[in-house]
Amino acid sequence: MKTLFEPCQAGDLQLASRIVMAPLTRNRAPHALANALMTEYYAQRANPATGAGLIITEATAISHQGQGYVDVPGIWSQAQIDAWKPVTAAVHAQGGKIVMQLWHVGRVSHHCFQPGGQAPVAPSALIAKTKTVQLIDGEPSFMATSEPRALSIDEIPGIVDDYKTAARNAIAADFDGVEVHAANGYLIDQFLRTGSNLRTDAYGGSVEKRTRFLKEVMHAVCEEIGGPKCAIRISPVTPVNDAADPEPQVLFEHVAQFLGTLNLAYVHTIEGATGAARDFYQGAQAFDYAALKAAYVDAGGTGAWMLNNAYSLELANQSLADGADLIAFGKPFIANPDLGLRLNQNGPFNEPDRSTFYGGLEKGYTDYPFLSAA
Ligand code: 8OZ
Repeated sequence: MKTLFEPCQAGDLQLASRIVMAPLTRNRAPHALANALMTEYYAQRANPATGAGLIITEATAISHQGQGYVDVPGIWSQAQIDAWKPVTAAVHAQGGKIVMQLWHVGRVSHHCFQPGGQAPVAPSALIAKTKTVQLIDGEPSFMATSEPRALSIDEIPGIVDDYKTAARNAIAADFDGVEVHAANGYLIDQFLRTGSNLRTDAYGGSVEKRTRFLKEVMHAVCEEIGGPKCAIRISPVTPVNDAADPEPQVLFEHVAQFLGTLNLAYVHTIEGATGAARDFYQGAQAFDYAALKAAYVDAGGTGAWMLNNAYSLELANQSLADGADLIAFGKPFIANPDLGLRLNQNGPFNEPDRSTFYGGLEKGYTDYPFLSAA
């Protein structure tokens, strides 16, 4: 029987456990640069004996245009590469592994975060009914997104190229790989779903066409750094950030079939509504996650199968028994730097403080107690 506390090979990633720290936006990277406080936070969670077998970074912008929130990090400049190096060095010094999550927010942005204060870009000029985070008088505050402009077809290759450069930069900063963020209603997900993609060109309409952008991005990053160092995160039914599609099963089985051809390290799926109900679904019937995995495996996919959303130890064991390889924990890792140890002995667990999730300094970030000191 599989357990969380045993090694797992995911492409080129040799992981000491099946426990993964999910990507978590924390808004503590002023000027889009990683820093010493972030280094301490990741290092606290990096030892696989007590923390995570794999850390996925907070979502990291591939370009200035890909930014939508205050104080989130980037990976498009040499200064950003250099700023991430102490983070990867600290994680590796603990014997841990870390991949970078590559992010373009698309329409989930405000013009104040965009180059020249311009409109955010999207597949179509449709406002996302969602909020972004800005600092107002130094305090994090939720703010409506701006009306986006539709990307012209000849701008798309440049964005694909930004993903490719970002993947190369992540490897230059000593990351063990990258996870492309195709979930939660951001740019790639906006192309996938009919609720945000009304295009009539090669990037909109049929499932084949709506998945074209995702395919181009994945081909580009795999070509740049090798499939076994690449991964992807998807959220087939999540409604977050106004993501909507009436036929997610057909859409995401097509995506999974494509991913099965890439020789990826892993595929990371958020079940249900991100950060909320696991049994939430869009479309006519409950989403069939087993069919999603079967589509991937039948297409030749051999990468690890990672699942996420509101996992307890019991649920994780159940999913491993049902065929999952890796389980990603989000909020539990915010409050428990030694979550691996705590899972291993079935608690106790610190509770996360929501008021410190987005923005701030040490409080609610690096000051959660370890078990030995609890
Ligand atoms: C919470 C706040 C801001 C961004 C995601 C990157 O949902 C995020 C995010 C989450 O994937």
